Amino acid sequence: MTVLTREEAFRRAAALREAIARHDHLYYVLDRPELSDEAYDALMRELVALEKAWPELVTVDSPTRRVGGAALDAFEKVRHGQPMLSLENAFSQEDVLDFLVRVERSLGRLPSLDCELKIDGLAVSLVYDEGQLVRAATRGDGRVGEDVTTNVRTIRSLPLRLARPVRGRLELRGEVCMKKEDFASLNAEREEEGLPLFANPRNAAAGSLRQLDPAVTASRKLWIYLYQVVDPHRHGLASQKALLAWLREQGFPVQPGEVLAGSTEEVFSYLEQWREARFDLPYVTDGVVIKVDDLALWETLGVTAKSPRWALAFKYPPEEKTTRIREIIVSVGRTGALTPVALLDPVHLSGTVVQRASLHNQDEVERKDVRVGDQVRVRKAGEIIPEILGVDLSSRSGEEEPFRLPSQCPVCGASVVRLPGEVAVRCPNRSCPAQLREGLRHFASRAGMDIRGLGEKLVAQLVDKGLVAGLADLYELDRERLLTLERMGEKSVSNLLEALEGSKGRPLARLLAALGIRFVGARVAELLAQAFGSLESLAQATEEDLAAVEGVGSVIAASVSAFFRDPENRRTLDRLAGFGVGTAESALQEAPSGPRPWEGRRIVFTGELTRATRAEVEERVKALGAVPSSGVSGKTFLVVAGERPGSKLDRAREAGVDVVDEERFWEMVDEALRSGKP
Ligand code: 1X8
Repeated sequence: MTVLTREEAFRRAAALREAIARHDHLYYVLDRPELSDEAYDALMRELVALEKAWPELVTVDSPTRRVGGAALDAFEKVRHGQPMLSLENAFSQEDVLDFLVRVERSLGRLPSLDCELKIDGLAVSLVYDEGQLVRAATRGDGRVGEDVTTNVRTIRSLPLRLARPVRGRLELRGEVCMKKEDFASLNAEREEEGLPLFANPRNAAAGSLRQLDPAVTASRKLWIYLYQVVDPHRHGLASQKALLAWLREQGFPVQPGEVLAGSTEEVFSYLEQWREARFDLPYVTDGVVIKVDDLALWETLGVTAKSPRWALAFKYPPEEKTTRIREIIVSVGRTGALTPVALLDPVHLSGTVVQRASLHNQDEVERKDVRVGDQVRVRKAGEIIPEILGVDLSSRSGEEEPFRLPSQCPVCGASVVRLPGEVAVRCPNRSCPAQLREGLRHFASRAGMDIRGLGEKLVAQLVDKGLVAGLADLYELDRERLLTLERMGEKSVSNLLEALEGSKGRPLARLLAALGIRFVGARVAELLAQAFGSLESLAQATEEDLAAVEGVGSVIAASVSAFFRDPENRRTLDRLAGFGVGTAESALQEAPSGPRPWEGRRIVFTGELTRATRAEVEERVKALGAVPSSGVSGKTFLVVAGERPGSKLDRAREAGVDVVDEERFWEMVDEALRSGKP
């Protein structure tokens, strides 16, 4: 290792900070990454190492300080310099027309109007001083909010420093939100862990921002979009349109899609244009904000006690439909929990066709008094998770059948148990094929061991045919046996064996997360890997050692300790180690980035994918250089249609864009990886 002088270290650290900020901007704001995850991690690790060797060169805006400092006891109160007003709401075209007529009357003409999508998140105020982020606060009651600076700093898309520093103080406003996919994964994880679910992404974002421990906030993947500059004249900004452009130049995330409307018709056409299309966006939008574009007119129009007279929030009606429950089935999850799932008459809802909704547990079935044959009201929580709101009792015929979870596991027949304090009923049989299947899928998932080709159908075959009865059996699969399976030709078998071989070198944190230890997700796995360094020292750690790790509480410590004390788990780990799994030198040896054969190509996904989550697929195509996009246009390279695709499919056909199914998509990914060419 070369030894740097202090001055060299200083210069190198500054260059690294700048490079990381640039790549954060490319990745999070422009959605156009230029580096592989591994190359990015290498930059970050080099900076961490330098700052460790020379603590005096740490700066407040260093990307290593995004999560810094200990948990708080409470949030400080912050008084806003200018009150954070709420907008007047409109629920119909008439309401919008009233607003436009009022503006026209006050000004003598209808001015240009800026139409932007309204994000369903929570408003925050950000203060930059001499170009550095110094304070972030929630709206609170509009006059006094809470200081959430340490938490807001963990939002990776938010620059900690302006691209072109502004002298003195700059106050900005925007909306913090959570993407629909991240909300769905968070709730799925919480359901597995028996924690209460968040009702929608807004609640999840608010709950995450109001965490006293910034490490928890950092694990939640929040996003922010800015839309307002306080005192815009000071920065030479004369219109909302110019203001948004300025924010973008300063490196801030600003939602795309704003349009200047010159007439009532153009405003209405914007509302229509987004009515359905908004469901294809990655975050929830509940309406459109209409603002007078000319900022000088804001002064003329003024504000009422509650809201400005120069803006209006149009809200789309909530999406709710009535449909019928055909059947209630029972699904068995990775932890053995039995979940009742309602199968519905298909119904179009928030952009897709819905035909199943989780009923979560027996208590929920009884609380809602849901019966087979019932007419029920459904919606999608956060535009993504179908949920049953309630039963239409007036349409009951008396033929409806009440539902009870079985007392035996529907998959393996074991008598189920309900642990004290838990709502979930569980199958206690750890060899239950359902648990095994889900455990294997979790193990092979992108966030886990990333074993390409080991999808749902193959896992089911391996378990059903008795070829795999535990995680370690995966590494004993041979060509001959794999060739006997359906849809497994020479090529797929070779690919799978190669992927299994490749997975042996995954870093410890990935292996830990993949094992499916209760309460050990990606974040806790990372903490444990850092603290213990190897599987052996982790296996030897006492519950006390574990609980001493910052961010690991007593519940997690007990769960991890129990996992490693269990003889069957130890056997599995020994066997895995025997195959060379999880024994790689360190977490630092991920493969270098490969060629990027899909550089700059736009790929759009629609419908449900079965072999990986949306986030995993997006990461995969980004690694090939492609840009996952939400809208279909002539520039789109490819549309991938999963199950029950949405309106994007029609638009792809109109635009003459190639459409492939999931199967073909993965073949293309493999071909691209192998040939280095599309
Ligand atoms: C609230 C919001 C605004 C915008 C988007 N989403 C919101 N939730 C926007 O202007 N694009 S403006 C706003 C407010 O002023 N209260």
